[in-house]
Amino acid sequence: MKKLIAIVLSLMTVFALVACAQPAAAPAAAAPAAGDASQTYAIITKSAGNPYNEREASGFEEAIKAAGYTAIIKHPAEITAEAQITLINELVAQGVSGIAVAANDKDALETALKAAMTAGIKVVSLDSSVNPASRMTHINQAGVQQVAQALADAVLDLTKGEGDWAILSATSTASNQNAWIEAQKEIMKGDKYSKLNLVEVAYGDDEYQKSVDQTQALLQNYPNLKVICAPTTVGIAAASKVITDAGLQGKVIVTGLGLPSEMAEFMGSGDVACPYMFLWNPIDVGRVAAYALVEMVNGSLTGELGQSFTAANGTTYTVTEAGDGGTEIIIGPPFAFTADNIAEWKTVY
Ligand code: RAM
Repeated sequence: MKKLIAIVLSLMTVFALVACAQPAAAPAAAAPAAGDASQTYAIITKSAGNPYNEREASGFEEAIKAAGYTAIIKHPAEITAEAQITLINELVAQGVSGIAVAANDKDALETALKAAMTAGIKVVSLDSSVNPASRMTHINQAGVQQVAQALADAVLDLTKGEGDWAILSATSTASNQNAWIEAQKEIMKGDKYSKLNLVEVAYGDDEYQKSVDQTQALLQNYPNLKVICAPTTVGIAAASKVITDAGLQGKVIVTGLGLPSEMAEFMGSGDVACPYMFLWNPIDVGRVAAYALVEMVNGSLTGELGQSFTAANGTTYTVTEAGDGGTEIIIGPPFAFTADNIAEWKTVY
């Protein structure tokens, strides 16, 4: 018995010594073997309390976990660049392997993200891009031109070709909304849109109540308003609620980019607040960001133009040229949700 206890004790000592010999944390630049749980990948969304951002983060987390790694999800309390910089600095100090960020400002994250890349951390933006110097590539849900064209044609159709319309956006510094709005304005310089009058671009900051207030102000200030186009899931839901509560369905029409689960109650046949709108799968946006970061850490992806890789879902993604001079990976075209398919999609995302 004594002998057995002695053996057990000496084995415990050996295990303890081996455990102590392990480094406390792997250096950030090191690339451990695939499936090594010490690889940690973080996603920073635009802000807390937005179901779109939660879907995006859930796709990221799912793909990172499926690959055997650790996922960190950060939803900043405020929809600001400052809140995101604090989180980036913390993640750099922690020595994570990769960071995906949906930017609240194109340029303001540059110093923090450059410091991350210098420390060997792989960096991509998703959903809302940072400038090319601040990222290795951008994961774009859909082509900017495609989104802008869909929105321009929806405004043309829903106004029946003439009259006042307004945009209800997210924050004034959001690079995704700003890119869509700029491209939409450019498209709408064309002849067929010449009888349309954009009265205002309002900003609800992706906050529900502020978006409600902004919608009410638009209704008050522009009595002939025909269409509100909201390229934000928070804005389109808030505007649709205001129109429905005011009984203005069929008189002021809402369209834009919406989450089916939030918009189903405002869609359908007859006079509804929103006859149709567009989006993509936000869960996929998070997944593809995760795939790209994992490939950057463990494979040869650097985000350079022309590269491609096949992800764990079997899809091959290609790095293409982005409109801002950097590169991006485009996931697919925007999808239209109508009275005919909204019931089918409202439970998906
Ligand atoms: C909001 C966010 C997000 C955008 C969608 C369409 O949830 O602003 O960045 O992609 O709308």
